[in-house]
Amino acid sequence: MTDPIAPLTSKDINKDINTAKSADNNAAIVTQMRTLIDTLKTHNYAYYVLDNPILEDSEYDQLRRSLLELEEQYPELVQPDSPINQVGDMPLSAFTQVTHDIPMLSLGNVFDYDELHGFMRRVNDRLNDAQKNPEYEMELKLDGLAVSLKYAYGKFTQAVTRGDGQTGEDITQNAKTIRNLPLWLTAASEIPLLEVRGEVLMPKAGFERLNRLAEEKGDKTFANPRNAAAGSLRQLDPAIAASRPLAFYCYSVNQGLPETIKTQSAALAWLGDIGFSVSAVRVVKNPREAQEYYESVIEKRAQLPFEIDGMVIKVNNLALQQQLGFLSREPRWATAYKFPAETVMTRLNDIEWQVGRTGQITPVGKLEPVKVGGVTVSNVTLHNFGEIQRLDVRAGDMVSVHRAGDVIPKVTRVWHEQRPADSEPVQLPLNCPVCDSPVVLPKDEALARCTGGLFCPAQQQEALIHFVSRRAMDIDGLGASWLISFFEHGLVKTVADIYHLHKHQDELITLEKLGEKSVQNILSAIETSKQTTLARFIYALGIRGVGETTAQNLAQQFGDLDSLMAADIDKLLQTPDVGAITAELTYKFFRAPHNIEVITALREAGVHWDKVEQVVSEGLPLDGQTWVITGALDSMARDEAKAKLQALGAKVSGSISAKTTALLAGDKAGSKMAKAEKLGVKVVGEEEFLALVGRSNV
Ligand code: 9MJ
Repeated sequence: MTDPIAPLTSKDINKDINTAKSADNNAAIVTQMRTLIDTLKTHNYAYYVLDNPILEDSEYDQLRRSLLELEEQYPELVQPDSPINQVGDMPLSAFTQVTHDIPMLSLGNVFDYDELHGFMRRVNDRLNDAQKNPEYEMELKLDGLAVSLKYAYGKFTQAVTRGDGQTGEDITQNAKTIRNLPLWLTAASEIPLLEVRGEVLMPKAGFERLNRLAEEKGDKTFANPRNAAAGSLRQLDPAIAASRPLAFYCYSVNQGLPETIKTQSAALAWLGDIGFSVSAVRVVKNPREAQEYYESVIEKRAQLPFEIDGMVIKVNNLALQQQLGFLSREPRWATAYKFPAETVMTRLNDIEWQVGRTGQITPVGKLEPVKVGGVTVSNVTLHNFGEIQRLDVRAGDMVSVHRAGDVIPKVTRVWHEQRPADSEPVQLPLNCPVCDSPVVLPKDEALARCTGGLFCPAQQQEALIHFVSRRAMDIDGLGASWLISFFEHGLVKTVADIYHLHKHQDELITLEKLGEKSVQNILSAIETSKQTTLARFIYALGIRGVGETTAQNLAQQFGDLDSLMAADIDKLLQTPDVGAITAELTYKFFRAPHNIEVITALREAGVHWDKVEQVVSEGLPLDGQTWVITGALDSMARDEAKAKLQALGAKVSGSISAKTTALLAGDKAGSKMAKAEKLGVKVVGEEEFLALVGRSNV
């Protein structure tokens, strides 16, 4: 398709239609019809021939309905090439074309209970009194490709796609590779010609696997299972089709049905008996029962192994089907009861940045509110800056939004062809939208972060809980729930405020019905915590990437806080365990003015530590070695083992790399053991370790 598609939505068109109607101007109506027809045709070609839809299904349905409404109102203006009476567009010419014995028709649609009722009323209107209120049979509406299969005396002979309904493509070779498609039907060996129809689809699990493989190989992925199934069937090389996880589900017998079978439900039961896969079937007596079943299937939809986009409801009695016949190529005896659209198009009005509890800066898409899967959606997560770049999305773009079950809605496609001319690429904010501290996006990282960890209101609760934790400042008795309550009552904001809580003793006692004794315990624990170690203090600051081991290494490397705070990235990188990302995050943390303010306040409140005994490792037995500890040791805690190794001059790191000298492995050593073996790092058991530290008399 070379013609660019006009940036047109159903809303735009409906607005124009209303204007045109009121003017009752035939020329304007014809123009509207032509615009709709051209858009629908372009879409049909892209969808049926190129497998590359240019509109969401829901958008397509709406445009089609708009045209149908116009045609109903102005039958004299119906255009001769209106796609309302046409199923699809011409098939590709590479396969042999086959004319169907009986045309393959499409189904009309209903979208809610009233419309379902309307469908049943129209059926009743054409039946005599004795026939009125017939039984209906309901099936899942499988979202695949309709195909017709022929069997001669039980032997599979031909598979043809629907194509334009009259003529399809011969895909026999590819169909033969579909695992659950029977190539021989013993029970039909007496039937000269059996024609069945159904849907070829790709189950969700197979689709995900196929896309994963394509991604690994750097190939193009498929947008959805339907496209994947279509693309697979249209392979000229059957070996490729054979490698695709396709399935066939049968839903009708069009020639050769045994005469004893009188209903659609019995026909499907027979198809199941002779070897076809058929999907769930339910017979209902009235619209209420139909609605109940429809709703129960919506509930279970997410658990189904394949995608469905609605239910099909059919008059169960086959003789009545025959009697009712067709209207403009749609059966009068069946209709599709569509599910609320799970993917719809809308405009992305804006992109806002939010700050998470650990400082991650995430973009949130602000949508023109739209109903998806029955719920109005106005926000979508865009995950991270990398995702924005991958999608190439901008404020003002038309986007497809997908929401299935309880899943958070997400943008699945950006309609670049409809991008406004004046749109601008999205920029990562330089400063945190909450606290204005600088934002960093470390190289090779997906998530940008706010550097104001100690100060940023979005991160303060996390920072407080981490600060008091046992391995950080170890403020025994000040549990997370009290701390959050103090925070919510405005008694603490930053971690430095913890050391001023004693000024609010009376409030503390009344606040959470804490007894005087408990308050005293908390305050004395706070007082005790002031005497700490530099390593604990660094760890307590909650710098991203700085865990306990790294904090200890930083304390060892720099010896005092001021040197650490002044260190540039190169200096930081000389610390064991500190890689490029941690170095950058640490450097930026100590450059955020608000963090410095909090650190100064902590020191002024009396937080202090003994001078760090910097281990002079020169001449010690393990000088120049880097050890990693994993698993549980019998004879001592890991901290103790670590201290012993450090006393012997070794550096102790938290992760294994090619530079690691040895892995001290206790009980239940996990992934580190595997990694050590892979990298050829020596593994030392507890006995050997004890012999080593024993020999050195530590
Ligand atoms: C789908 N797509 O699952 C029909 N269909 O019947 C079912 N389609 C159909 N039936 C007559 N289950 C025309 C189309």
